[in-house]
Amino acid sequence: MMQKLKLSDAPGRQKRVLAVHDISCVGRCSLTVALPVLSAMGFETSILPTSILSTHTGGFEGYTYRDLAADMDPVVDHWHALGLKFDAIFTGWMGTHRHIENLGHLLDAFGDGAALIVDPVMGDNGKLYATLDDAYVAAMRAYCARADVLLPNLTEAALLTGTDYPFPGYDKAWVEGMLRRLNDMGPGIAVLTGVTLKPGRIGAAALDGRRGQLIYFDEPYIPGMWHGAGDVFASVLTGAVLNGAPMPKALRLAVDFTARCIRRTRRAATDERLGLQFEPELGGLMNEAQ
Ligand code: PXL
Repeated sequence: MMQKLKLSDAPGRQKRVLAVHDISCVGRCSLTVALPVLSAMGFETSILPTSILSTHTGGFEGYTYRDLAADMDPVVDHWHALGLKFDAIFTGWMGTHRHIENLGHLLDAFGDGAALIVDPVMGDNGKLYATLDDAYVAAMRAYCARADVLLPNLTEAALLTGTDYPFPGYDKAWVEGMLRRLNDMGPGIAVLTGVTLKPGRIGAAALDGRRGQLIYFDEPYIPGMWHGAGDVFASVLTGAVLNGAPMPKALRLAVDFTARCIRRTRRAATDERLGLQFEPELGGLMNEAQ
């Protein structure tokens, strides 16, 4: 007989979050971002790796890929038998539609009482990532209906809603309309990342479907390919939501932190494929997140 975990329900207990992403061993994205960021923000952070790659797929050639989809259900079953519970589940890049389908089993076991934060990682600059296909988009669309907070960039929002990518431009009304369509898919809160409403600025817009109020924060735009920036943003936002921060505060924290990391990375002029230099900024985040 397996001994169940003793879980505290004391007020002020440490919250537990599950991060479900790939492990890209080099390149600071997905789990190598989510785990340190959420730990720094004070949460007990468990991980469910969906695959292991030598690097992420953005700009690297010849990367290795080990699919862990077949391990996902048995891992979930073991945790379920232990009586584990999560306060939040944060999911990101998945290798194939099979991984997304496995998330259904995870939610059946742990979805009750857990806030589901979904970054529907699928593409950028109007294009689906090269390794993904239509079955992936369809599975992601169905899965996103279960999210409490959905965090697409403009490309992912267009793919999810079957809308054209807004090239060359869009305005506030388009952003608001898109956020409403995302809310209508199911998530209470939709957040659109990489939004420019004024020349030379970039940020994120959010709509809480229950309050109907558009929130927008931006920072000066810094040109470049900022690999992993979406994961940094989504991880901080997940932490802020777990801390019970109201959406304006959560969004401002995530936009500010991501911008700070991008500025630091630009100053350091490292190979952009290595991702953002977020580590030296974690101390500040620890203080701000409380
Ligand atoms: O940062 C998103 C991401 C995560 N994991 C892998 C990726 C990407 C983006 O390209 O390739 C493997």
